Amino acid sequence: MSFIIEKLKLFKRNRMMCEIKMNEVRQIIELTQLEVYSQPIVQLDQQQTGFAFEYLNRPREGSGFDHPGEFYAFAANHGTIAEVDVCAIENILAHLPERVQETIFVNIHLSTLFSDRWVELLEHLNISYSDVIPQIVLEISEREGLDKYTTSEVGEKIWDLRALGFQFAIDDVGIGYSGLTSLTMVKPDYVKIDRLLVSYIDTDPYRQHLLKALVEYWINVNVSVIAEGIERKEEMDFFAKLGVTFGQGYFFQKPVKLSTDL
Ligand code: G
Ligand code: MN
Repeated sequence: MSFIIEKLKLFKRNRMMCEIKMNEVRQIIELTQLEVYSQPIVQLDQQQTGFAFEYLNRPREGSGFDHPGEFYAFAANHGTIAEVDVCAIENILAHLPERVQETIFVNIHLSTLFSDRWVELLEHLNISYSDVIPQIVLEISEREGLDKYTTSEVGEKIWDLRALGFQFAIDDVGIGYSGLTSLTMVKPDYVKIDRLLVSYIDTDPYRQHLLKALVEYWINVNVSVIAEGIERKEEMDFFAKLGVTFGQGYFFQKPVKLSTDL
C-alpha cells in the first residue's frame, strides 16, 4: 500500500514540476527571453570567415533550464516546439542588420515545418524578409526522428520551400536515429557532421575510413560538407585534407552573444 502512495506522490510531484517548466517555456516564448548567439562557418582552405553564420537561441540565464538542450528537449516533448522554433527565428530576424550579406543557418525541427505557426511565420517572411529567404539555410536535425513523415510528405514540403528560395542542411549527421534516410528524404544542400564524429578524428583510423567514404559520397552528389565542433588544429587539418569545404567550432570561434537591446 505504502508503495502505491509513494508512487502517487512521485507522480504528483513530477506533474507539478512539469507544469512549472511548461509555464517557464511559455514565459520564455511570450517575453522573448531568448538570447541570440552567432558562430561563424569557416572556409577550411583559407580559414576565411564572414560569409556564413549559424544563429542560435538560448534561454536567458536564470531561466530554470540548466542548458539550452534541456529547454529544446522539454519543448519538443511537450508539444510546444513549433512555437519555440518560430519564436527563435523571429528573434534572429529581429537581430539581423538591415542589409544582410551572409548566409544564415537556423535550426528548426521538421515537425515545425508542418505546423500552423510555420505558416504564420512564412506570411511574415514573405511580407518583410522576402529578399533574405534565399540566404536562409534551414538546419533540420537528425536528432528528431524523421520517420513520423513519409518520404513523399517530406519531399513535397521541402520542394515547396525550395521554390520560395530556402536552402536545407541536415544537422548532427552521424548521431541521428533515422540514419541515412534523412539524407535521401531531404536531399540537402549542406550536411553538418556531428562533433561526436569530429572529435579526435586524427587518432581514430576506424572513423577516418567511415568519414572518407561519406565525404566522397557527399562530394559526388554535390552536397556541401560542414564539419562541426572542430576544437583542435589536427581535426581541421584532417577534414581540409579530405576535401571538406567548411568547418565550425571553438577552434575558430565560440558562439558570440549578439546585443539584446533592440
Ligand atoms: O545541434 P547543433 O549542432 O545546432 O548545436 C550547436 C551547439 O554546439 C551550440 O550550443 C554550440 O555552442 C555548440 N558548439 C559549437 N561549436 C562547438 C565546439 O567546437 N565544441 C563543442 N563542444 N560545442 C560546440
Ligand atoms: Mn545546428
